[in-house]
Amino acid sequence: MMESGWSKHVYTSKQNDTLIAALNSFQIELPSWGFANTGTRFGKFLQPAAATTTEEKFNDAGQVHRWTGVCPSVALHVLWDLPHGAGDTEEVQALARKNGLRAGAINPNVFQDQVYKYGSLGNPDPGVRKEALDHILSSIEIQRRLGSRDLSLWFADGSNYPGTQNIRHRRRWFAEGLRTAHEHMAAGQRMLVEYKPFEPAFYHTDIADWGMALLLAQAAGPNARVLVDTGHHYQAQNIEQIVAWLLDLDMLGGFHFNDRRYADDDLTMGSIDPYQAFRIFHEILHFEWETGKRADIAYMIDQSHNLKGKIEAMIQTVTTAMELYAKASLVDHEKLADCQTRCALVDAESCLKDAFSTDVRPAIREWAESKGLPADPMDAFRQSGYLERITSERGAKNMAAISSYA
Ligand code: RM4
Ligand code: MN
Ligand code: MN
Repeated sequence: MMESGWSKHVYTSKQNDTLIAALNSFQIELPSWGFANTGTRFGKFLQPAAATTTEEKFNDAGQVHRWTGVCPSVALHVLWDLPHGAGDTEEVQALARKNGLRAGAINPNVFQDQVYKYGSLGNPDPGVRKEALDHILSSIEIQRRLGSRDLSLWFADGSNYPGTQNIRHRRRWFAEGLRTAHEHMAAGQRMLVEYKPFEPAFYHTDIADWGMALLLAQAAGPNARVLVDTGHHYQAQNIEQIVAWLLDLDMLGGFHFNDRRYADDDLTMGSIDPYQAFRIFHEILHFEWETGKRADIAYMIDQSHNLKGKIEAMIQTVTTAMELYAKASLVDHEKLADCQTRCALVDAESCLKDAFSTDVRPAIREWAESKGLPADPMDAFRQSGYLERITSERGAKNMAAISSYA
């Protein structure tokens, strides 16, 4: 038998305050597409409870927010969630409100239509470049009507074989297109430029890394920032160094969190390498401690739950994100700064390791209860009967329908 109290975690009062402050300040945005049936290029396994309409996506996101309390906004993909463009904004606004949510980042889609076979803003055909720009401009109008702050731009543009495209011209077309889009943005709106090294293009991608995204964001205008999708790096890349540089340059706009084992796998955040996400949060929180100001960053999830139940996968992700953020908040910054200055390597590294090893789950449970939230969001969701209800309501329709990307 264990001694009673053996498993009880005891925090110092400073740790307690730090954890509460961190949890009070943490929010993470849900992607509408994370509730839909998605798959790989080899096919999709359909789930009876998946969301196929914008309304269902909002209802499901509302569940995640209801039980976790930290996900008040939903990122939207224009073609998938607002098929009639700006004409859908009133309905979207109402769906968000009904679920206690708001519209988050607006994601234009200039990669899916046939016309984009050879690219969008980087297409050698000026007519296609204009079509892509027009879609982005109408997305900016959607963003304005929904009162959403961020326009989140990811481009599939690139080429598959050496010599087949003029890389320099495409770079210039991108700079021009983004600058024009930026001119149309209202005050207070931001443009986030996402990068990705490969896929779907397998020879060159026009915005392949953070340096390219940074230069294009700087060329676009003062309200453009870089978006870091954690899955969009080569295997050995030091992501937290990129984060630190972008913070120092005031050019870090947001994250798409997910985890990966091989490439852009879109696995659950923290499922493969939780220390990676911890190190990212640590760089941010250390920056905030040092500068005394809050980093203005949008934390978003960008995952594809091909096999896991979608709402459960999302609750699991949010719980993991909170844990890793809370752990990172426990780093003793004064001590770390001193160790860094003295080059006390072992002690400096231990500042991170000690924080990472701390079990913050009891503190999170207590925090949740103090907010009137369930101590165990997954259990609360399972007890609610919501999943059984949507499974029977949506089942038949869903097994016949396919939505979103492959
Ligand atoms: C891309 C990228 C974008 C996301 C699409 C669906 O790989 O991560 O952010 O919108 O996938
Ligand atoms: Mn992404
Ligand atoms: Mn991706």
